[in-house]
Amino acid sequence: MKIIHSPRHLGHSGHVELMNGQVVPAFEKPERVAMILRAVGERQLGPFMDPQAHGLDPVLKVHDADFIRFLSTAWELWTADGRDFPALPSFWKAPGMRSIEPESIDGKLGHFSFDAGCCMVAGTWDAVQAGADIALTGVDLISSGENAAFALCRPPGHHAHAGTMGGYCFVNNAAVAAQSFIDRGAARVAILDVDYHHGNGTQSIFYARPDVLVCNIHADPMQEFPYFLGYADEPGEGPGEGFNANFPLRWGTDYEGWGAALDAACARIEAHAPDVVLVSLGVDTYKDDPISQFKLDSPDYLKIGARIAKLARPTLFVMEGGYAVEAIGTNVANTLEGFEQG
Ligand code: SP5
Ligand code: ZN
Repeated sequence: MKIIHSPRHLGHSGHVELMNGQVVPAFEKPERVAMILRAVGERQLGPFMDPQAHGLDPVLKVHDADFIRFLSTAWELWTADGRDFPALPSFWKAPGMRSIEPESIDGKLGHFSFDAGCCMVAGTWDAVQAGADIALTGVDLISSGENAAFALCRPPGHHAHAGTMGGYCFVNNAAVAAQSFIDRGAARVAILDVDYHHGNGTQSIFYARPDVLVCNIHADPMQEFPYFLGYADEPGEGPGEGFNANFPLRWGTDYEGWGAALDAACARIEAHAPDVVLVSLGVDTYKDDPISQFKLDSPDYLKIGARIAKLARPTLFVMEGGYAVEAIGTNVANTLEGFEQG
């Protein structure tokens, strides 16, 4: 399958995050893409291609205009205050406070984020735009008849809401792609989010809609980030009721438990009869992932790919998380190879 990527992700580097109350180098780092490129190249799963520029209109179909304006100007505002180091949010509104975009960049960073996972540097916005173009180029390929494509987005997207960044995610690449499929005439889309963390942004964006089914398999938010969304009793609302499905699993889950949830999610997707399946592909379910607590092993990703292939739909894979850099390439390549052979 075609693999879309761009070196522009390299601009998003040298940033930090908060882990266990300490400022540490970000786990979501450029080496992740280098390792994936090496593994899929060695296995000849390509060919590789560059993204096409699509502009911001398709991004603005799922994201608020004030949020996108903020992302495009945040670094300029931060450095205008004389700061030449990464911009890390550290103030948030509580219930009872007002939802206002302050003039202050520190206030804006808090207004448009829900954690300290979205540190910005000089090249962040360019990398984010490239990521959206990568996902949209994947939509181009599937729309022109390809059976599958891999959008190697970085930074990831599934935690980003319409107007809020968080969890290493700025623009929701999968949501932008799903909306683009709809705008190009798809009646129904299914998003299968297999990242270790619940895709709160994707769920939120499509929560009241029946055209985009969102299925999430993830660590129980009682135990794990994002903590405040992703429980089993979130079925969708209004016309979207019945079109959101969460499969929270406890820490320590191995492929036996995880694969059973995948089968259940796939049954929901089959019932939706989507024109296209979009896979939010995180491999932070891996047993040695440095921030995660599931127990999947590298050969399990072959089975995941094969099960997704059984859905027998045009399929766009969109890269999300996975932080065990030494294994991320093998695990992504196994998923794609399992799909192609399944
Ligand atoms: C796209 C994606 O995978 N984003 C993940 C963001 C996770 N950020 C918070 C992780 C919190 C992990 N807590 C670990 C505690 C270790 N003692
Ligand atoms: Zn994740």
